[in-house]
Amino acid sequence: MDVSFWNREIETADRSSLEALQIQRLKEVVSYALKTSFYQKRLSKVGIGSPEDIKSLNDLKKIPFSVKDDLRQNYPKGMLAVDMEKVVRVHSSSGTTGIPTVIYYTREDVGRWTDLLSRGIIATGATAKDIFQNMMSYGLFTGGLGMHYGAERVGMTVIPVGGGNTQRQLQIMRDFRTTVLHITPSYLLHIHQCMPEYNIKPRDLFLKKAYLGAEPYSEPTRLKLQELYGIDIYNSYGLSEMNGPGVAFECVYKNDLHVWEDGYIVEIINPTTGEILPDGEKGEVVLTNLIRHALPLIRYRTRDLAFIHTEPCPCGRTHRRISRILGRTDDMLIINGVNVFPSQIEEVLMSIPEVGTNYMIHLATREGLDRLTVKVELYQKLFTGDLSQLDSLKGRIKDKLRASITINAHIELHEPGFLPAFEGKGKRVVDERQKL
Ligand code: DLL
Repeated sequence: MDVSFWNREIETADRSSLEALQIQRLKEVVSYALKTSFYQKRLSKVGIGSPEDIKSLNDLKKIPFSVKDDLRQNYPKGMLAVDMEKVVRVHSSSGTTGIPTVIYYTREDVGRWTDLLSRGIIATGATAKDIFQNMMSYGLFTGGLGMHYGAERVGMTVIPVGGGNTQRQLQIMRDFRTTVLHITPSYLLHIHQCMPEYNIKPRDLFLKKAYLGAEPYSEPTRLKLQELYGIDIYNSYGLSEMNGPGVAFECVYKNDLHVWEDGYIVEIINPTTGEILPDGEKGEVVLTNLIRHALPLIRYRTRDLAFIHTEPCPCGRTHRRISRILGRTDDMLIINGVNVFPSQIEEVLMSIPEVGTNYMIHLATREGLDRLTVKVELYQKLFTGDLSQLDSLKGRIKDKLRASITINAHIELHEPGFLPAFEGKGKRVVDERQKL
């Protein structure tokens, strides 16, 4: 396998050099954090009044976790650590509470972030010769602009089309001979379904790779998309609080994601007790941003669930890998007392060949009990009028789901195009249960 590096020295650095760099950068971040009253209070409580109080990485463990609510409560500028004059970029994400979280970047912050994105791109084997179609939305969302800068720095030809308008997307892919896509899994699934309408087939295109992220997806979804399009798909993870995409990226081996550890310190904790878990154990991902000074964020609880791999990667990078995101602490559904992650349902569905590219999970209350309905679109060719075939497929989906989540789901089979389509992050769970 051909392995290329953006910055070989850092990407293959031994643990002690990597940790030395982490400590140096952590001190820098702490010096900026201490400029905010939020962190002054928080750090002084644990005896950190100056960056020199950080002697080793163990000192990080003294610092309490931060959460999304800290950002909201300090909206809009309470956690800003530099003069507004120094800020060159603002991103923001809206949440269910209505108060957005705002992230600020200095010019140097954007530069360091961009570098990690370029690193991820090169790790997948892409080069300056590639034509990069950026189908993540531009604007306050970090997916568009963030990756745009990384791809430009690599020297790729960047087409900044953003999300939506499938016909135009396909036309651009064909006419500009796009080779690399940046897109959400939901949108890539949807586009395949639209191709017959525009009379375009994957083999009419020149695609080689796609970077998929911004929402969870399972390995069967990756395999399905790789087969449908005949391309290699790489997982890309990030969140706006940690700059955006570029926290972790898959390399050519596609065996989970290298966290760029000179940019982020990763810990996995038990989400209930806060205890730090050893490598290999699944828990909540906690990240410390080592490269952003405008808005320092130390030990941020992401709510994403994953584990750290213990085996080194054959690519030679020393930066540890995390598993794909296995769920979120806040997306777990409790269905008649059983804990279910939407990702478990997705994994089952996408491993059944007849299941098409779209599905929805619906919850309702019936006679005091939770009722789970899984709505699934099939490929058009299956609607040939043979009802017994559809009935047996329904039974097979039901059985496989029961084996995985121990719940009897109602299965609805639909023709392609019946369910809502997603051009960005998908919203596949509709919970209409009566609250007690
Ligand atoms: O989604 C940043 C991003 C853009 C990442 C483009 C990758 C590609 P937010 O809108 O703040 O930022 O959402 C962050 O999305 O905490 C995860 O729950 C989820 N997420 C992001 N990437 C992945 C992934 C961007 N590869 C939240 N797999 C995160 C699973 C992901 N979930």
